[in-house]
Amino acid sequence: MKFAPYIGCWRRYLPWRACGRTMRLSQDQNVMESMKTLRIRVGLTISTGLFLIIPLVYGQSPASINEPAPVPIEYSTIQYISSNDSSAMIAEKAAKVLPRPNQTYWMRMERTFFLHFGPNTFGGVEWGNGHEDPSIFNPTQFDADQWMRTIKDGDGKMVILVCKHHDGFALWPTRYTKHSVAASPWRGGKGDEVREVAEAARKYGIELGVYLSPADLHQLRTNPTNPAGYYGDGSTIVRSTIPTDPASFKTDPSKGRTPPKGFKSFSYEVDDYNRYFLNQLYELLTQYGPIREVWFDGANPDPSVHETYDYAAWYDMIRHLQPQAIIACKGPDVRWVGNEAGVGRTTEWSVIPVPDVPETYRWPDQTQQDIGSRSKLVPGSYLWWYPAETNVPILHGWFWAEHKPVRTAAELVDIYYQSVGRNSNWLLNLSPDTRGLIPDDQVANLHLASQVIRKTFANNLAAGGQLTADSSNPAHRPTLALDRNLDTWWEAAPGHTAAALTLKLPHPVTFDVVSLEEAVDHRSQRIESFSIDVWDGSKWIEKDMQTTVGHKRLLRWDTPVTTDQVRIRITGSRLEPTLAELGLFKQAELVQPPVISDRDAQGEVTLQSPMGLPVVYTLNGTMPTPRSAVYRSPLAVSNGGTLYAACLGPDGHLGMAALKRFAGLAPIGWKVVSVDSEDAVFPAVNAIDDHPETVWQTRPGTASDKLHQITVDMGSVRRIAGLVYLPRQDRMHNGMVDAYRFETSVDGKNWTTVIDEGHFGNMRNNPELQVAPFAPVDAGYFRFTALHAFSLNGVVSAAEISVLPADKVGGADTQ
Ligand code: FUL
Repeated sequence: MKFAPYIGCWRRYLPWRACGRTMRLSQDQNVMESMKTLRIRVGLTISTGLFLIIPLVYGQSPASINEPAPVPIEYSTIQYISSNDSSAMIAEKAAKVLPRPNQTYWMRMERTFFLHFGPNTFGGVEWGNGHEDPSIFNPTQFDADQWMRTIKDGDGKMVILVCKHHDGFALWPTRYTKHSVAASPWRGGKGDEVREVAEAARKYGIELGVYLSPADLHQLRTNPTNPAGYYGDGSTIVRSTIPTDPASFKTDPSKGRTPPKGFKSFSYEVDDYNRYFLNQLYELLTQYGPIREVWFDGANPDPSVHETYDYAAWYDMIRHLQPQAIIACKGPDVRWVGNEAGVGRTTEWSVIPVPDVPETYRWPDQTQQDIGSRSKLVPGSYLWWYPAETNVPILHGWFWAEHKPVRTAAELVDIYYQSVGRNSNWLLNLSPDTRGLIPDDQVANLHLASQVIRKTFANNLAAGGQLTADSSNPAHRPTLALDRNLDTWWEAAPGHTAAALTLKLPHPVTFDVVSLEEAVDHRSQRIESFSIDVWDGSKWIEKDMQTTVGHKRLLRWDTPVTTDQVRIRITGSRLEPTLAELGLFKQAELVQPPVISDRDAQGEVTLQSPMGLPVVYTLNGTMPTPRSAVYRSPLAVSNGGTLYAACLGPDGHLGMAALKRFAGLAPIGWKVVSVDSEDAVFPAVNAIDDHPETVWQTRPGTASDKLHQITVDMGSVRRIAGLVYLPRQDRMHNGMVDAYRFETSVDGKNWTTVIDEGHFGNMRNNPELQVAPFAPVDAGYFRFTALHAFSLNGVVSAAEISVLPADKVGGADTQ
């Protein structure tokens, strides 16, 4: 990295607010500070408790506002669109927004890891309620070294540790609540998970990040197990010293405790919860070495109690204590990609228009498909470098639980292309189990996926080729896109927003992956459309056509091509396009996974091997080995379960596994006895047709205050022990149920309530299959009542509703 460390430049920053008027005025008149080098920084500091920002040029004074127009638009970490800007000026401003140095460092990490482990792991839930007894946290073989070894093997450059999830349990011995590891039996109450992870991370050269949930159900004012909770307690805002003396936290918050060596105290005007949060944050930022990312989650399981988060104070303290840290999600440096399925946008801009100055903007989750294209760059917007982070769990859920299957290596490789390959960082969550170890299946799948990625990108087939362009800036020749240096680049000649680069290779190569990288750290993100052509010996054939590139864009083709000439045609760009690096790669040869069919009307599935190879499988939720059962004829999975299958390669090695999860009992002979509402397009029968892609949905607008209900006759009496609810899988949220009642009956007349009020956690962000076990009962009928759903118009929906058999018949696991 050529950038000077962020902290080193601190003295040179000026607060934006200090010259806020001038700044706004000069932007409106298109008079930005001139800048000849890239040594531009955003300073974030606080005076009078406000969050302040300014782009600053070293050694140069701002241009006078009296300077005659037109004044060139200079590079900056922020731009403002005025109402009198022409569309060309808007495009140019967008093309001159640069990342801040901490973002450059972060983007180049590409692969990072999350670790979710805590009371939820022991309770088998995605969201706890804050009432948990700390004694449930008791890992017997906790091993942070094993966690970091696994991450290192997965080529992870950073780990973000969940230090406190929504349940409020602190995984380090904080001074500010008893609800922490200190009250648990783990390591006799002397344990500190953050310390053990920080030390192991250092040993393996992995950066450390922290997740501290703003939502805190333990501190919730309404939590009966903690009547003095701070969250939403309506306390007055008082001047508080951070770190606060714990003994006078409530009585005299102006009294501080001595800061650790090398750190100072802060003073903010905050209420009880914000003081509590700042103190916890202070501990995390001062006790465990350098912190690279601070992750503020937007999710809140109980928004009924209101608390105002003082983001300005939080950000300010982070900027002072760990200036190199990225503030992600509910923060100004990195944005959530918008889903938890591991899928980035195919058009992914890192320059994002925001309607307010970043110091006051509240960073909503930006889930829309298009958040940065030209049509979004409207007057009144501030343009800010705000790259995407794709966070996704390796399990189908963030916390470990017995029934959650692991994403296969093939799925992980796909996610790599859909995240890193789409101008975003990949944040992959690993889930240690109740032993405190990352289970073997997660380790194995990650290992295999990393091997595939490593092998694929080990050899750039474009190296040694001759790259020419029909237009080049003499200072940025095409060869600079093949020098393996992201800080040098090819750039089209001044005034050109389209260009073609031709790569001539000394001999034909076979490839199925194209990698493009723009010089984003020096020239922002510019390319709006491009095509890749290959030479077939007599003419060019267009192989692919895409939109954005950004930090990295990977194109992955189903069929490899063999050629000695490749052309990159940049057909649209906000300003002169750039390419920092170009690569051609051949995907590592691995035996592809077999194809698992859907369950048929008899509850059977078939496995198909792509190359006629033998297939092995398991039905008990474990990864197959070469010694697992060999597939010969259709498999009965009418009892539900998780099916893993993999082909045996000619060398006896196992190929990549396929995974399919069958939700509960197959609905053989089932009937909907009654339903209070069904939309003609989404009939109730869709909830019991064993087709996850079809949906039952009630009619919109019908009695939103009424509880919607579906009753099913299973045709015969079974012993069952759990409910299975699959939310709609069509990427819509409407009608997803997050609170429900479940009743069973033997005869359809006398009913037993087996779950009076059940909750599904994190449904909106992560609409995965939900499994709710209960004590075994005999039942011929069941009734599902939605007590609450995500819905604008009172509708309730389901892709599938089923039950778990209490017995395990036919080898299928019952989760
Ligand atoms: C979500 C949370 O609610 C999940 O539990 C998880 O922590 C994920 C990273 O963010 O919004």
